[in-house]
Amino acid sequence: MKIIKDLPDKENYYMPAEYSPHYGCILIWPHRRDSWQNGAYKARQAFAELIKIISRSEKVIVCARYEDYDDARKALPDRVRVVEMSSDDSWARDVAPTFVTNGTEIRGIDWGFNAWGGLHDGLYFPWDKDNKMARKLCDLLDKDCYDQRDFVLEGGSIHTDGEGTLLTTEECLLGRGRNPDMSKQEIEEKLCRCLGVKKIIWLKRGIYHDETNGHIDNICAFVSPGEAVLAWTDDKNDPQYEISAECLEILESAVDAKGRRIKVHKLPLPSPVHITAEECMGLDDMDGEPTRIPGERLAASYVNFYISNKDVIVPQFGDENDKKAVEILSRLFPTRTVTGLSGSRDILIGGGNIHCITQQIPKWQEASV
Ligand code: KQY
Repeated sequence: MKIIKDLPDKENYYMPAEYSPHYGCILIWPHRRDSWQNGAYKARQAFAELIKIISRSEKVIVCARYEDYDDARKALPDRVRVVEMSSDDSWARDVAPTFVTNGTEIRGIDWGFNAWGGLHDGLYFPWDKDNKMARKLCDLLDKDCYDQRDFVLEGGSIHTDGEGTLLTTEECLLGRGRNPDMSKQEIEEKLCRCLGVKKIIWLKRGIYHDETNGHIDNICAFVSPGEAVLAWTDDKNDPQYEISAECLEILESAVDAKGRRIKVHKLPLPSPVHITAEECMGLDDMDGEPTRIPGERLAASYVNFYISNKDVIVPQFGDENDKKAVEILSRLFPTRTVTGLSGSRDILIGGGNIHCITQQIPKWQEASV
């Protein structure tokens, strides 16, 4: 594996859309006792439920710590590859490489990772094991790796259409916890050069009370070039209403890199989801502080889905909009099977959802899937 100091655009590498063909998907077996209830017992069931679906149509690599290897191996089908790797938590979207392609080969980008805000407002300390995972995964896959550790970015804060347009939020990328010394223009240039995009659509804020500082992948996602879904509520008393309405206005007045207007599909949100006292009891305090308090609103959204080669797997919250979300996405992904994941609440308690725990590996020319 080569570590590359140049930027990906130098050799025409770009980030393909998630709905392009995949070689596979990376996940990390959950273990952190302050993120996942009861020693991650239920989260592991949810991860396994998800992995079984994804592995129907693409390779799945699961990273497990030394002490969790046997448990992961036992819980997962033989077709899933389990590899030992240390980690601080289990958010592959944010700590695995962002892969770029030149059409025949793929390479990984190793961004800096500081647990969503570092010492400013990060979610845990230390995060050094997570910060090393992208490079290790490039090594494992025998793919060259762009060294971008000086620039802090998580995969959950970007979505691309694969045709030159990137979606992100100001709340996350311009916040003080990531790259406080860079201007918006410098960040734009970095994203354009690293991801091979020409146009960035900046939404202002992400989902209300999202602890990632408003990751795009919880509020808005491309479903095809020129078309996106947006998390939506009609409840004007919900603080989310104003946020989603602002996003809609920006999206509807934007054009993408190809000059197209974006067609926006509203994806209804579930009614606000709050953590219960019993669920909080299952979370251990790791640094003397409770991670969550009973009644706290969780950042539940159906936009946090994963698109595999043959399926779209979407969170479910036991809400009347669960079915509606599956129906809408089924219309938008007519060649894939859209399935609701029953264990999503157990992932949500950790602070994210299906998209946040997965990272796709695009297909390269010689890959056999
Ligand atoms: O949503 C994500 N991409 C990560 C959430 C991290 C939460 C840590 N408790």
